[in-house]
Amino acid sequence: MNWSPDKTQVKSWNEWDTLRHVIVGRADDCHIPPEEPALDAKVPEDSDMRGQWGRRPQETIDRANELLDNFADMLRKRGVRVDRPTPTDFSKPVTTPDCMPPRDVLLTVGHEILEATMSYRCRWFEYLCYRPLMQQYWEEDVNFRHEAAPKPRLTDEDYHADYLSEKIGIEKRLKWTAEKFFVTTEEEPLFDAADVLRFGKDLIVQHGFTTNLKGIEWLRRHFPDHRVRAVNFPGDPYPIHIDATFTPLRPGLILNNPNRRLPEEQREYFKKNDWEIVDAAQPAHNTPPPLCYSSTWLSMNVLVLDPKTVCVEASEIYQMEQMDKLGMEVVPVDLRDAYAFGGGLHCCTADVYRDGECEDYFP
Ligand code: ABU
Repeated sequence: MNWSPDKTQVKSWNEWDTLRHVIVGRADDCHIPPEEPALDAKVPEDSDMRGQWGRRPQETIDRANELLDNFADMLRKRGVRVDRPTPTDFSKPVTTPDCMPPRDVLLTVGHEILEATMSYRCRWFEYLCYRPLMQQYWEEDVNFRHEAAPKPRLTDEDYHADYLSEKIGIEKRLKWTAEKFFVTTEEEPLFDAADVLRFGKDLIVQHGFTTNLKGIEWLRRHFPDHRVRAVNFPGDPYPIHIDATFTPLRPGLILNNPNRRLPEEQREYFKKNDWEIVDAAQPAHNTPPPLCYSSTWLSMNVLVLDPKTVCVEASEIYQMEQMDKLGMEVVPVDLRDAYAFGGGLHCCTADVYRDGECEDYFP
């Protein structure tokens, strides 16, 4: 059945087919989380976020919402249906302080939207912001499958104490990443949805801080008709979320962060199926914006609208230039002042519907 804006349908099998319906996050009531194991392992030692927590300043929340609203309006003008989550009170004790990025929580695979387990304690309740939408989609689309992975206990057993010192240093972090020794243990299945990239029949999953091997095995058993492949990026000292590291643009073309190159033996699978992996352009900035724990590589955290059109953050001049050379029409989107609220253009969205069916790109 063809897509129509008046009828809710959930379907998205990959990262690049024509986008028709999307969720764009909101920054309302966003907090900097207090100290906790998995988050502390990701926040760089010299980050201005260290030692700070509590509600983000209202003017930064307002600015982030302005940028997110503009992004949503631009998508609507291009004919994309945009839904927004429902903010909840994140300041209550034992609730989630971090809410903006739907991509981290919601994994859309075909007609299913799966709520990830998550791996930060501060993000345990984040799925609640999306429940009104999930309920609406379920009422309106009889083919929609709303699934939730088992909620983890997130006790101290889930985290390696070694990672919790502030003075590990980059060299040791890189050694540990190369050895696949991450802050999360194998106590129970853990994954964030943003560690998963959808390539039709293949799900490519980053093993790192936010997704452990049991999480990947859980996904394998949950999606028995897919091939679930684990990947690693040894050059990343803070390996969370694959979408500032490995970015498919269209069938046969992937951008890879040059500081986090996919190891040769893992490239083989892509090469032998005629996928070209090119180094992403350098970020335009040397540092992330204030109170942001993501890296400057949000430059490559883009939203593909269709195999010829891509949204890129407007200040990322080198990334836009590279996209142009790769034959993509570039839609610049001003979002940098919202990065601190959880990430870039891919992070702050979640697919609901893209054209296309489940193809095998690795036959
Ligand atoms: N959520 C994507 C952040 C990855 C990075 O900091 O590079």
